Amino acid sequence: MNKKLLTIQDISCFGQCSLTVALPLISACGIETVILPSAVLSTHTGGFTNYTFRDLTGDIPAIEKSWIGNKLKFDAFYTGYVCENQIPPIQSLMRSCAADGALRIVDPVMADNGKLYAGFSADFPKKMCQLCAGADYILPNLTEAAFLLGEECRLTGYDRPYIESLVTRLHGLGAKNVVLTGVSFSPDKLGCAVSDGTKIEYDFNDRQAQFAHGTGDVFASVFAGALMRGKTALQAASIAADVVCLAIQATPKEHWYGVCFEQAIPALAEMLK
Ligand code: PXL
Repeated sequence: MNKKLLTIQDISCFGQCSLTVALPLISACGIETVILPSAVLSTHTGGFTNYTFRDLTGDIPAIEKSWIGNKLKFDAFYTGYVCENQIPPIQSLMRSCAADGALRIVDPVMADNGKLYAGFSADFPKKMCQLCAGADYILPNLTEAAFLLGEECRLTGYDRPYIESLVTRLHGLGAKNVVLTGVSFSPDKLGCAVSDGTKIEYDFNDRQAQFAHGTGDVFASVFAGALMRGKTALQAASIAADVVCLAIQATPKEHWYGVCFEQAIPALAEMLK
């Protein structure tokens, strides 16, 4: 039977992030992708004004009931941007709709560049810790890692022991594997630390000159898809980072709100052959 992955994150109608990125990319990995929108926004919250926001928390229990009634089970769960009160209903879904050995991949989407995204309360990171506690994989960036651990965020001037201490303490939340993104030990390289709790490995690419929105969602989506295709965590992270770099390179300056990930889909398919 085809493997099915359920991804839970918002639909930002315009903006190239979350579900509008995850669905095409995970599908391009050859994995059947089931979606549960956590919210519907007119645009994402990173740089647009006057966006609409419909929180769909209230719909989750009925969706869960429908899926249980139809005996639907998923081989993997991948969560991204979720709303303040969605952790308990998502945990319930992850229990009631899990196939045997189902993987739980949690991207604790809530912050970047030292700041929580607009709309999240200061309590949200604590709630997100509960989702991370039951995860097989968590994929925080450096800012999210600091928020999860309740400490000051360090984005520059750190060393390997700092990164390795973050990773160890992230495992302490209960996550089996940690993929920490946005790691850099030299100005021209950017990458991630991948840890299974016994060893930490790194993957680095040349740093791209342009800052780009939505790259975390591209990374996590490809990581999830590649993992489902049987890649190791380090291979999946490396493929995901390569796709992010290609997508940034394909993005013109005026396209500031997201990356042109579509251009990287043929290369992604090739990498997974
Ligand atoms: O890409 C992360 C993300 C997802 N969803 C929404 C966002 C953001 C980042 O700003 O606003 C709604």
